[in-house]
Amino acid sequence: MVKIDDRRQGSPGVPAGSNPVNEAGPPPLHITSNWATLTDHLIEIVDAIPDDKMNWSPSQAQWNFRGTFLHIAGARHHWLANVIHDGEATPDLFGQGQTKDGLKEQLRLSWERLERFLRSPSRLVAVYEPPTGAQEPDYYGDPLKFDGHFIAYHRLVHDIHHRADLLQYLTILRIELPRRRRPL
Ligand code: NI
Repeated sequence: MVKIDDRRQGSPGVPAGSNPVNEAGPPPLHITSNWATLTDHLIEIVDAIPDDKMNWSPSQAQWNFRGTFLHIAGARHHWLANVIHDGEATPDLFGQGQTKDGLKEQLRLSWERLERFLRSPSRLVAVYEPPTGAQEPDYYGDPLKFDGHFIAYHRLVHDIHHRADLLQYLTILRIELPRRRRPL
């Protein structure tokens, strides 16, 4: 269940619990618009992969292109549904992500759901229970501070980590993207 740390609810000079934050205002996590470009980049990567390579991976021990994209979208939904408890429905990723167009749509939808969280000041300062089985010492840092900003950091690292896998796969296949993005 979500636990709200009441000490962190108010802005300076505004009593806690008085809903001082305009949820429709600019994103409190100022990198949200930068982070959005990561999903644009993932979609460019989908477009660059030949249809007959979507199930390719460098070895049997590694996920293929399609599986990696589904994992990126699925991990976003997992944290939003099971840790943040945002109350939104998780789509049928594996059913919808079997075509390149469907996969691109799922990447977009998972980002838009994550973005709604990133643009919610109250949810970013809330404190959450770590996912089941993830309480090992040092896994998420010690002392554990499991608030929305930490989860945002954790999700960003995950997106970047798996994008790096995909870019490495493209390099192995000598597939070039139409343009180089800076900074990666
Ligand atoms: Ni992962």
